[in-house]
Amino acid sequence: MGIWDYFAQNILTQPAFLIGFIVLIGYLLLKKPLYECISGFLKATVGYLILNVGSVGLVTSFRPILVGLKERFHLSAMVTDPYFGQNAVTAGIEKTFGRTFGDTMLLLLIAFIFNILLVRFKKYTKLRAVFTTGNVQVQQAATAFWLLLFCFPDMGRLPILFIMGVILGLYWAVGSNLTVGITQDLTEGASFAIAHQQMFGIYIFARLAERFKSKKSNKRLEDIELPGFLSMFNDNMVATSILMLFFFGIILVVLGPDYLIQAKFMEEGQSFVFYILETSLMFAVYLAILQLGVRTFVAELTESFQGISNTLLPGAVPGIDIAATFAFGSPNAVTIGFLMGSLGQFLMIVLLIVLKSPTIVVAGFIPLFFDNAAIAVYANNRGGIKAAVLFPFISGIIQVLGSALIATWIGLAQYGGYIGMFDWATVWPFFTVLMKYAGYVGIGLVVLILVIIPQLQYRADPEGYFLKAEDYDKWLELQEQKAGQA
Ligand code: ASC
Repeated sequence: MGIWDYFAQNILTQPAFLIGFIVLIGYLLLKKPLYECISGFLKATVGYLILNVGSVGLVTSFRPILVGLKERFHLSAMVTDPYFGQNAVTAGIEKTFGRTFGDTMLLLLIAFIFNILLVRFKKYTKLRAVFTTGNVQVQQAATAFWLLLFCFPDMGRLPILFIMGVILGLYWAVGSNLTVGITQDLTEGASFAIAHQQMFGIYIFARLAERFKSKKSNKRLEDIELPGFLSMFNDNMVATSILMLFFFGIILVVLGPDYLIQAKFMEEGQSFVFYILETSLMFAVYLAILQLGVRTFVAELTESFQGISNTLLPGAVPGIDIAATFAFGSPNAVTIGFLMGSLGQFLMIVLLIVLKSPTIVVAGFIPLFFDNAAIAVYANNRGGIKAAVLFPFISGIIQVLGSALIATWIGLAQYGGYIGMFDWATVWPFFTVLMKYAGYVGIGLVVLILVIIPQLQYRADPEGYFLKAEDYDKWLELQEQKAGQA
């Protein structure tokens, strides 16, 4: 257990090092010279750490601004944010269920090994992806623990651990596997999948987006060239800066300089105009850093993982952070997804207030940005602009409505936070209903649903299913052959 704890704390829950070691092992298995293995390890780890700088920078700069709305207007509201959600679980679990959750690392061990086994036996399970994003696994484990206790308050420690290990391990493997095909298309064969909190969401919206594809008028974002002064929006950095200046400009003006000084965002005597300008432009800065990080590690990961997928885990791909997709497709999709998601969320929040909902939501930055930007990236890639505009907006509405409903029902709202990410506002509430009302049969149903999903995916395309993950170029050839025959 000591060795495991050390591994879990320093590597498994630290994706930068986990990805680094995966690259190292991959290159060793490919029998590369040692110096190349070490270079690969360093580049992958540094790349991932750069991505972290971008992603943490975005979160720490913009989360307080949104949460500020709650303080400024003295709202008693729940913040939808994975870290707030985790804190709420910690704060409430003892009072609500008389338990504490010290088994997180053990749970991660069970679920991680289970995920690997599911992929090792892919011949039967049809699962192709291993979840490597440990930081979000911890948040999900905490939320799932609450959900399970809510359905089975008397369940003992070991059964809970076992059932969560199975359900979470399956959710990670099945969700990540869902994203393999659409991510291969997006990245043109970079051979990774998504391991995050909206895997079902991006899959569903990506598939829905395909319905927009045939329309000629509906180009992808990267295909339009705006004329005249609008051409400044063709440059992603300029477009992001201008749009964020409007978005955060409005929020900062609403918060007002007095509040910003009192809450220590701004210094006494600082120019409000330049404060707004700098804050908003930092969005473009962190986005650029994030994309640099992705570009630094993805090539290493793609090449080295062949070592693992040729030997230890045949045909597998690694599931990685959703932010990795922001360096692919159209960069403007990221910005549009964020803005349209915000519009949907704010609209739904106003509705909650008007309808006197017992739970009012304050939009957290992480679900707002990472979920909806990704949904737009995939929707744009598969369906073009209209899909990229519409789906994040719908997602924003669903995120707030689903989170408010589930967090009120299970009693987590009163502790101030809920994870709020797309799958946790949709798929998990559905699982919770099944387990609450059907008891152990419900657990069986959840497992059954998860097990069947990859089988259906496989059935839809038995020839191309594994090939698409293993060799994207060959898969493309196969598609061309098929099209030729047709
Ligand atoms: C999350 C979470 C984060 C971010 C990060 C995005 O859900 O907990 O820290 O998204 O993984 O890059």
